[in-house]
Amino acid sequence: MNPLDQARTLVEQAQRIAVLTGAGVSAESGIPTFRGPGGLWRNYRPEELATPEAFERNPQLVWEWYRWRRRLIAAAEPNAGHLALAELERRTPVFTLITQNVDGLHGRAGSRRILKIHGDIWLSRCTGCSYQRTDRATEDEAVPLCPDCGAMLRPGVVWFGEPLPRLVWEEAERAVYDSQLLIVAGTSAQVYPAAGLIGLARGATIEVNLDETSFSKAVTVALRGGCAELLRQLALTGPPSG
Ligand code: BV8
Ligand code: ZN
Repeated sequence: MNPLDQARTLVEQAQRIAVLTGAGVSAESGIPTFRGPGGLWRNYRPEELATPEAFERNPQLVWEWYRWRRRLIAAAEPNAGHLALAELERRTPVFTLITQNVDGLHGRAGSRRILKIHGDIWLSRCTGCSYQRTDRATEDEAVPLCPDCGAMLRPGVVWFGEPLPRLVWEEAERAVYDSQLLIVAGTSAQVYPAAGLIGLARGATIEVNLDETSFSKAVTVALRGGCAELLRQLALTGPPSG
């Protein structure tokens, strides 16, 4: 049986599915990935900008990067991969989508049970108190200040060196641990602890990626190709093709 039919059989049989997505799922919506070509911005690497130290040193520059990304995301549409995952959720009794992406495209595609383990780019939250708001501002302007306490607002994402939101993380671990099938799509599996979720899976695992990753040899089925088409194929119902 070819890998795609093998993967589709695993999806058909699973009652409890967990999915882990990374930037590769949004690539076909025109959002640059972190480590692929085009992921750079003004010759900075994300690891240099997505840190508390960078924000401390130059909040204006960090905000310019996030507003540039917000503009890109606002102009982007969910792709067939996002839509396929929303469709699969509707058909699976127990389904959890765990995403490292902060772009919100899974929600716009209709996914419901989403664990945003690296936060949400559309959230702005205060560095001095618990104030936070959904912020549609995409134009470059001064660093936004908190209306309650006057401190600087920051993007509501998890930066390198920062802990992941505890409750969301614990739910993600449990969803993977309880799953019969884990689908890992569009992630280079280099960022921890997110990548550590893959090793928690006790059932079958399917990887969807253009390239090899360090987990490709360990998964049950490695599907090599674009997330949009492969996830669409995985979500199709009915007998395996051919
Ligand atoms: C933590 C939100 C501890 C922000 C992100 C040294 C110093 C400091 C920290 C560390 C260190 N060494 C290790 C660490 C830990 C660090 C880490 O793992 N670093 C890596 C780089 C080695 N992790 C952390 O810092 C985490 N926190 O450890 O805290 C702690 C604990 C308690 C108390 C205090 C502290 C926090 C990590 C979260 C960072 N935030 N994002 C923002 O978005 O601006 S991470 C960022 O990378 C994104 O979330 C992104 O999703 C994530 C992972 O990248 P990918 O999604 O995998 O994207 P990538 O480009 O890498 O890969 C794309 C893949 O898709 C590729 O495989 C490609 O082949 C494929 N692809 C592309 N196109 C397609 C495709 N596949 C299919 N179809 C396509 N069309
Ligand atoms: Zn405040």
